[in-house]
Amino acid sequence: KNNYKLVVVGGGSGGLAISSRFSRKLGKNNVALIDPSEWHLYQPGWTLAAGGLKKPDSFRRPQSKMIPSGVDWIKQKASIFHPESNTIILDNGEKVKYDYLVMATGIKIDFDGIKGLKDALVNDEQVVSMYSHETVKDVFPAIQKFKGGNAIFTFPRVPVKCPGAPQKVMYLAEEHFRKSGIRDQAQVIYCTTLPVIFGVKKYADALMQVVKERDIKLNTLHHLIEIDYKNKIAIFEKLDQPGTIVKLNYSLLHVCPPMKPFEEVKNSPLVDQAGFVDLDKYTLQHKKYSNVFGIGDCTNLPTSKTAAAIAAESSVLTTNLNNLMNGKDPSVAKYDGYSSCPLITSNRKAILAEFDYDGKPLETFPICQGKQRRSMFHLKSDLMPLLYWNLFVKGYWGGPGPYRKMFKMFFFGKD
Ligand code: FAD
Ligand code: UQ1
Repeated sequence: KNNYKLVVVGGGSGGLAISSRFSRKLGKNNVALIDPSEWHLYQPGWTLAAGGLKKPDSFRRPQSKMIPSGVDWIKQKASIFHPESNTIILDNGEKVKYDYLVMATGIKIDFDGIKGLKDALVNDEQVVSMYSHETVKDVFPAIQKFKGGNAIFTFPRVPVKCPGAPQKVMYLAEEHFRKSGIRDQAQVIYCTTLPVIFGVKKYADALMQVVKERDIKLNTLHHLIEIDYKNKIAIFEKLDQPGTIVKLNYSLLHVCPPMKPFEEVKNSPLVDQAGFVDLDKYTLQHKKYSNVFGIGDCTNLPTSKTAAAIAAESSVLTTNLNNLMNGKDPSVAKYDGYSSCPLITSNRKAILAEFDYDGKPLETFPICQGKQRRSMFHLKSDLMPLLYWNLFVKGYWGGPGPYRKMFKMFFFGKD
């Protein structure tokens, strides 16, 4: 079969949620999911694995077990997109046709984007990165082996999925250094390309407090451009002083590589200039091709790229695409940009950042979330994996919006 009512490209967080939802609506053999990968990766687990709190293997499951029954899995890469003729050419040259298309290809971690990174990851056990299933297992052993000197954690140029993650692993490492009695010998440094520690002021203020209390050095506008692992030097460009280079010796270097759209998507007619699927930011419908929608990290929705955002997007997309399929208004549901980032600050505490398109806090719980809390750590560490595997990927979790409204009504008597 090569003609489907709905084709979803990409079987990550967004693609599984959407194909589950529509397979229930459209019935057997009407939905196809195109994805070449053998494994589904629960990437939010990688911060926990990097901090030594959980085993990396618990965060990947065979894709064959994840694809909803009733959905045809096409185990190929989508290579060429012809939205004018509703056709996709697969890697093996075969064609797939669709009435409706949902793009959910995610974002590529570009390990080639920093000179010397790949060599350093192979040849220097103190250069690590939690940004793949293959490399995350090396992070905690490197933290354990660190005995002093500079421990540097980097944040690349945006876009970055889960922009809080590069500092979560740093807080876990710093705590480990304290517990092992070597904190006095260590200089912990966060090097970020941004002018601030976090994009939303309320949480940035809370994190600056953490950084101060824990004696962490914050280097803003530092862009990692090269690693010279033979001399153990990380080389940065100062973004406010073009041409100025800063060289830092490291004893431990955790790298968040830059991220970019996959080539096949970037080369398609579906994207904006930067290579991200070009959507109406409220309805999630494609700006040019009305039978195309998009979800998650591959899109140009101007919010933080997170699974939490995808949960909220998935219910909006489902309403609007289902309406379109049934001849109704496809712009009824509107996405407010909700995104969330549980900022783990230790092995017991986290700050749950939640915000909208305007960078305004949009918090679920009727307590101040700009504080480190034990409850939020358990939400991230224990509740989220359960919610993800049992509800989210099966299309039964549309984000915490309804609970937020309920709490608001209950505690403050208003919507
Ligand atoms: P992905 O889940 O990355 O899936 C994309 C899929 O598309 C892949 O299966 C890939 O094989 C497939 N694909 C790509 N190209 C093609 C093609 N041409 N043809 C067919 N298939 C293709 N989010 C949170 O909400 N909370 C957190 O605490 C959190 N922590 C994170 C920590 C880390 C370290 C990382 C890396 C991410 C974290 N995230 C977190 C972000 C979250 O994991 C992502 O935003 C989310 O998984 C993105 O989902 P997606 O469906 O857009 O893409
Ligand atoms: C969320 O919905 C989600 O996706 C399943 C995450 O990714 C694992 C999250 O990290 C968070 C915080 C949410 C938001 C959920 C609540 C209950 C606030």
